[in-house]
Amino acid sequence: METVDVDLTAVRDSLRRLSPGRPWRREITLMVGGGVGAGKTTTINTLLGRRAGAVGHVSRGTTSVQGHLYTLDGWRIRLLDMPGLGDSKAHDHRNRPVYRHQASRVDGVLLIAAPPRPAGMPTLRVVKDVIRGGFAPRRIVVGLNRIETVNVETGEGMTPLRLPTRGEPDEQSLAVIERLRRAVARDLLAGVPGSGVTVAQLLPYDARTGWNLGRLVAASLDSLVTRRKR
Ligand SMILES: Nc1nc2c(ncn2[C@@H]2O[C@H](COP(=O)(O)OP(=O)(O)OP(=O)(O)O)[C@@H](O)[C@H]2O)c(=O)[nH]1
Ligand SMILES: [Mg+2]
Repeated sequence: METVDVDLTAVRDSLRRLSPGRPWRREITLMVGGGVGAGKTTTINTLLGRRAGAVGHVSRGTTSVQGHLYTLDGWRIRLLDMPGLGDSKAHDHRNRPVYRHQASRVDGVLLIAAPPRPAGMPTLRVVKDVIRGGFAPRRIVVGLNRIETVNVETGEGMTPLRLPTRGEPDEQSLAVIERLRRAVARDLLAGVPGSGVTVAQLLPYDARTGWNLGRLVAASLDSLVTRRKR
């Protein structure tokens, strides 16, 4: 697996905000959930810089909860790679209670969503189960992954959005990404009325190139501030 340099500046800033002195003694647990194939495992692998979990290219990748320990500056963050929802009734019947159970005990929830329907049924199910598990929906952080698969209408027809392999996308792409972000926020709120999900909870990123991945992890850590525990 190709390793990429993930910019960890924002992650370090968030960790310092959680505790300016020494790292927490206990592990921080983050659920990484979402629809099947959204890129949960790829996200974790890129962050860890190794193939920690099996990626599903044409079929299911993760079939049961896998915990992976991510360490940084003495901090220990347990990433729970969840099986994706939405590939079959039988699998969802088994996995939805797992989401509810994990939601009742994790520190943070990182929900990975991807086009063409980032706020489709699998994503909505995760939001609903996480709420049922007792996790406050306003604390969910949504990572919008695989945005390169979004088609952009240009004068010449439809072309997929291009992300550079390094650095920031150009202004035009950023404008498209921002529209996408707002549309997904609207759909999420409409799909789970009363959840209070806002656009500020959504962050576009790319699991393969690592673009914005540091900021996504940082946002997940910032969501913990409201319920500080050592
Ligand atoms: N282009 C692109 N492809 C991605 C990205 N993230 C994931 N993929 C691809 O999407 C497919 C599914 O990725 P996984 O990481 O297995 O997704 P998952 O959410 O863990 O899937 P399940 O465990 O089966 O629910 C793989 O073919 C990945 O290579 C991304 O950021 N960009
Ligand atoms: Mg997986």
